[in-house]
Amino acid sequence: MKEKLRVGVLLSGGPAPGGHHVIATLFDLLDGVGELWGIERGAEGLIEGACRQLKKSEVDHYRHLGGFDLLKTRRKKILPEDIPAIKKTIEKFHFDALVFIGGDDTATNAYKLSKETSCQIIHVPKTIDYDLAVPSFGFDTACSLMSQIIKNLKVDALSTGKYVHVIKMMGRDTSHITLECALRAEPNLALISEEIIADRQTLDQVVDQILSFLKKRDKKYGVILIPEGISLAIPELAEDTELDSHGNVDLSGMESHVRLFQFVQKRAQKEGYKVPPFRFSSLGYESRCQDPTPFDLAYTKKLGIRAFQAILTKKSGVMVSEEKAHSIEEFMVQDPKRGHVVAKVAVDLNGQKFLTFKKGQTACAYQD
Ligand code: FBP
Repeated sequence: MKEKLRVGVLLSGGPAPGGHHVIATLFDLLDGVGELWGIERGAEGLIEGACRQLKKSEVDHYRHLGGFDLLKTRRKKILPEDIPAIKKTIEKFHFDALVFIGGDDTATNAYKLSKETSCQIIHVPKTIDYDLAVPSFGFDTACSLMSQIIKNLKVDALSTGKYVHVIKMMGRDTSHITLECALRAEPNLALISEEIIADRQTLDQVVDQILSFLKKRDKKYGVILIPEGISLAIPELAEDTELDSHGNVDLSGMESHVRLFQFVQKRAQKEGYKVPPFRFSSLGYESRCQDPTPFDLAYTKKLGIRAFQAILTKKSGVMVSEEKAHSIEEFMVQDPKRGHVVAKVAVDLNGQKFLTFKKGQTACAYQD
């Protein structure tokens, strides 16, 4: 082994609270035994060789802050033609290990690169979506802020008595965020895309469900959560958007919640029922850059320590959890559209969380 380790770190995908704290933890642990280099703009910087040795002053400034602005982040799939440039960067900067902080697409990048280089490739699970097999950091903070905003909107609705707030919730294909916020903030209604898919519900059936809820609730105000993944469950709600380099649909750019309620309104009109005025909003971007909660600070410290241990024990192609380093190989699946990728984990409809949510649903729907 060289006298001093040289580790590169990058942030990738959407920001998640605690990313800076993973970097600060690695920086602290490497003090005296190595150097930490920041790679700018995720895989883009790795390809371009945009790397700088991190200074204590900047790390200290950012360590407890949300956002990914210390290094910036991008969504970039590593293609076979990018490998020579990445190898050049690894050689030029003499990296012994690279730490990829990101979600499922970043883990796929990390896995593929680990097959091409002897430089150790370690992945730290990040995403507010919470859709990895290993718990990701950032979810707790994002859900705390979103739940607070939902609670505020409930109070707004109750105070003024004139709007039903319809909120589209981030989370991509999965509804973990919607479910968690439904448990924490108790909106009057929350849809879960996984349930819609499992029950093979059609647009008409979902419209029926919402309309019956509004009629039975019989109030001009309330709060409803719609997961952004609903447009994957109900194709009529989707819009044509560009795919990102990993093949992801731009669910956050779609007004699926607005479209859904246009259908509700139309049906109500046909039935001669007057729906309450709706107010539409979305939650996600503001929450994924919130300063981390104590939970996420503690968790990112543990993940940083695990990443450091993985480097010392010469692991590569691994995703760290609180307990250990897992081979990314065990999470790889063949996706019909996106190829050989790290699997996304959906809400478990037989799990305790979902069952608790279902039990409490009626009480939340009709009481304030
Ligand atoms: P990651 O999977 O990269 O963590 O992204 C999370 C997320 O916030 C999703 O919930 C959302 O659909 C997406 O990013 C929006 O990303 P963009 O920044 O490309 O609009």
